[in-house]
Amino acid sequence: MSIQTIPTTPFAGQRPGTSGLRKKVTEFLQPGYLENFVEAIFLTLGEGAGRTLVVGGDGRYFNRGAIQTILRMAAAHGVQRVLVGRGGILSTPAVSCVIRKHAAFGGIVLSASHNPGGPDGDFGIKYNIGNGGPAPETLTEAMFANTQALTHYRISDAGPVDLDQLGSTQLDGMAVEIIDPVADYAELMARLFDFAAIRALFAGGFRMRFDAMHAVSGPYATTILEGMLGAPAGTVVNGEPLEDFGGGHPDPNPVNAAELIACMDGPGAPDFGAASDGDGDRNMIVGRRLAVTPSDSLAIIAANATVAPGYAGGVQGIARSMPTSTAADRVAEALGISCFETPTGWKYFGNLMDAELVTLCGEESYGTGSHHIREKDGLWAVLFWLNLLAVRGKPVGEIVREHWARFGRNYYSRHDYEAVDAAAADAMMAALRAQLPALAGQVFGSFRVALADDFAYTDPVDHSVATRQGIRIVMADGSRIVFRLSGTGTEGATVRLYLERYEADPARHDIDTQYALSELIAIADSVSGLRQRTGRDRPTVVT
Ligand code: G16
Repeated sequence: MSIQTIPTTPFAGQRPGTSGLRKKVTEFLQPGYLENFVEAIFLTLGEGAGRTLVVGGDGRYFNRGAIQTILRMAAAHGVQRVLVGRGGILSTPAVSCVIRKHAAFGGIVLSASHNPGGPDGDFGIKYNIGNGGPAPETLTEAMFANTQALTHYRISDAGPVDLDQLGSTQLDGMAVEIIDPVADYAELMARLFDFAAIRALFAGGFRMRFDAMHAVSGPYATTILEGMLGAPAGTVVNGEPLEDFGGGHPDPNPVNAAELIACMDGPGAPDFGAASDGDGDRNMIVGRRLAVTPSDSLAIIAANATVAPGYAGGVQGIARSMPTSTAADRVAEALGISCFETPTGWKYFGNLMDAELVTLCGEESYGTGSHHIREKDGLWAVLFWLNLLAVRGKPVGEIVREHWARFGRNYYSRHDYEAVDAAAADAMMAALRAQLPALAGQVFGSFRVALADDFAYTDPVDHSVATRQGIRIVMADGSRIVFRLSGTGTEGATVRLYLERYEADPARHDIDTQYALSELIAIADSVSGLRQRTGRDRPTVVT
């Protein structure tokens, strides 16, 4: 076997976005496209001799082929050992867990997360560092710079490796270990949560439905919920990972997981419902006739953290992304702990967790997690809720209402305008930026603007600065309108409009969310010209 040096030329546009490089499969299948990006990763990292790398993905179309290429390139770059999930499968949280447990120097995650899969869908690749979290921007920018200067890549002509056989094998002098994708992760979950209490809950007749959306969390949920916790067979639905996610959109929100919502709204609904996304890092929590917003879920987890053995010592601090509602801030205040506001992207939480400033993190985009790993973790959130339900012995709806009664309710919604003309979206953001200085102090209907800015963040640990992270219009009563362009879309631009309104009075906690936010929605449109500029009369998705 030998190492080949293959001449190549740079591809434009290989800059990682919010979470790695995500493109259409057709773009990834161009000769040299994946190889170039992987070469840039290895060039950025330096030689890997003597080190362990973790590789796995969400099982989408091209997962296996991409892994074979990465293994051959790892061998050519002196990596000593690679841990690969059997069948090429590792959820994003499992990659983070395995990197940390086996003290690997990093990992490569193959996923476009919640984006659709299949030959016409999306593919993605992301590098995670030794703490188990997504590479920070300094590293991804260095990788991007390397993609733009490539003249060749190096690859072994050995292989392929049998990805389905557990155990150790060699590839051109590099050890490849095919590991059980679930074992390390399940062992960690059993340490964090009161499995005995959850087992007793299921044994007492409690019923749940976990919709894995034909994505990666199926095997994890089946092993843990139905295997270790004794939930009845059939608790996990759509549990088999498919290359195209069964044609669905594995994004756990009430729109894409409509089947679960219908089940939880209907007669004979189970006690608890949950769903997760393509790579298993997102979650949606559902009670009977009630989908819990991700922002509320973070706040409720924070307020009740000590029910779980892994958090019995309390919470050091909380972090949320800027567009996430301020519900968690109220809990932090009550607990006397800090609440950090970061830009969108789980990568911004890593430093805060490493510095032990925060225990819990969450995002409006159905992401919740803790310092147990450095990625958001879908099944972790579901297990936390199960632990909470087992300890409190109350239904989801009652827990949520009691939380609102104590802390107030943050009505919250996100309106997505997907695949709009990128130039029109950029022009809208530029026009908003230009208006910012004049907005503060203006009165719109019953709201007065207290602050209007383009969010910037200085990392309190390494002092790195991120600018232009979203337009915030904050009203005097704390209500907010936020505009951002998505960093994970693969078609045109996606405009995200986030809306939040606080209501302290429990007598007013049962208003329809869109109705409660209607005045803010109208203000957002008049300030930005969103509908007119995008040529759309309504959002593509409302969550
Ligand atoms: C990624 C990031 C999240 C972010 C989300 C949405 O999630 O890890 O931090 O909130 O994208 O980002 P955007 O609003 O830029 O589309 P995932 O689950 O897609 O990896």
